[in-house]
Amino acid sequence: MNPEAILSQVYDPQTGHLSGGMTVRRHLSDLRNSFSNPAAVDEHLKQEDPLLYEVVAVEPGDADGDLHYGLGILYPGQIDGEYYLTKGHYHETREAAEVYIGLRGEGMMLLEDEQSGESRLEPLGAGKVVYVPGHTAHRTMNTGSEPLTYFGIYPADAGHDYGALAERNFHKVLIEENGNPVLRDRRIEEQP
Ligand code: S6P
Ligand code: ZN
Repeated sequence: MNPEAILSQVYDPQTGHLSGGMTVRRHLSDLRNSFSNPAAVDEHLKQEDPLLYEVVAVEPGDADGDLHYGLGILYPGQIDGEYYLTKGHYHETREAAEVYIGLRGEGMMLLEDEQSGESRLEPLGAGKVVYVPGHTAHRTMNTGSEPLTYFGIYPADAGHDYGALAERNFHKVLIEENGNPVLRDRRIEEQP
């Protein structure tokens, strides 16, 4: 544990503001290949490049046994019926698990087991907590009309591996059909 570490922070579940920490912001242009319809993303980008989510990460130490945590704010919206989403990742240390605690809004987590490839959808929002086991890719989607804010708490040595999913993406896609979220198989479009 870093002796300089600030052990107590202030957060606001409504705005997703967290004092201290490092902020990462992802815009639509950063998520182009995360959506199932990149052409629809390109069309949207002609008008604007909205902020999709922000994460403030607090890393008090990097020793064995230390924890890191982050407060995420995922804004509401859709691209061609697909809800705004995070990139999603495995942990570099594959066995590292994570706990997500929903603070505000309505959303879902898509979990994908690395070995079996099986998908699970778990609600995440105010009053919901989701345990993400190790060896599991995880992505968050905002299915509501207000910002989705949540804490993620994970081992300090977890790390983030975006590479595998950047190449093949998740097997499933969460889209809105008749006002409801529906999980569908991803259609692999043939490249011209
Ligand atoms: C970190 C944790 C979250 C995500 C956040 C953004 O282990 O799972 O704080 O970083 O939800 O997602 P992503 O996939 O862009 O890191
Ligand atoms: Zn994670």
